[in-house]
Amino acid sequence: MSSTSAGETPSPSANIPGAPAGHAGHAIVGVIMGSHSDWETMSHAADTLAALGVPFEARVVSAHRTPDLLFHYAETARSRGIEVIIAGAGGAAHLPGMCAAKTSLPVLGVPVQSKALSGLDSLLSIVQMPAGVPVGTLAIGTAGAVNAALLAAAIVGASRPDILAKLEEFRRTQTQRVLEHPDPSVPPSGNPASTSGR
Ligand code: RP5
Repeated sequence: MSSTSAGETPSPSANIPGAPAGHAGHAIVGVIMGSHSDWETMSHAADTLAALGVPFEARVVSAHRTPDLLFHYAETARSRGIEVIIAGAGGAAHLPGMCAAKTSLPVLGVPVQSKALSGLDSLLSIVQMPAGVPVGTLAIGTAGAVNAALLAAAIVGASRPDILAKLEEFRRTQTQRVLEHPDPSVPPSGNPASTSGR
C-alpha cells in the first residue's frame, strides 16, 4: 500500500512495530477521496491504518463526478460497520462536508495539496463548515493524511485494546527517537515524526 518513493522520508507507519502488511478484516474505517490523483496523499492514511492494525477500505468517491455514489456510500457506511470516515479532497473540496451531511459518523477531512493554491483552497473548503455539520479537519497533505489515520485509530481504539496498544507503541517510538537523537545537526534517518515539506 505504500507510495513512498526513493529518497523521501518514509511514512511514520513504516516504523510502527508489529505492523501488518495489509488491511484484512471487516472494515471499520472508510478512506475515501475525490480522485485517483489524491492517492499519493491518501495512501499515507491507508499505510498508517494498516500499520496500526485498523481494518479499512479505500476507494475513490467524487462529490461532483459521482454524487449519487457519495450519498449511497455515506448513507450505508454505518450499517456496513464503518465507524469513522476519512475523506480527502483538493481544490473546491466539498467531499468531506457533503459526506458529513449524509451521515452522523465522525468524518475526518484531509485537504489535499492543490497545484493552483497549494492546498489553501482545500483547507478552507473543508475546515469552514457552518455550525451543525462538523468535519474534523487535519493539516494539508501528507501530515494530515497520517494524522487522520492516527485520530481514527484513537477513536476506534477506545473500545479495541489491540489497536490502542499499537497506537501507544507508535507514540512511544517517536518519543524515543527524539530523545535518542538530541543533536540537531545529526537527524535520525527515517524520522517517523517528520513530514516537513510534504
Ligand atoms: C478533487 O479535485 C479531487 O479531490 C482532487 O484533489 C482534485 C483534482 O481532481 P482530478 O482533476 O485530478 O481528478 O475533486
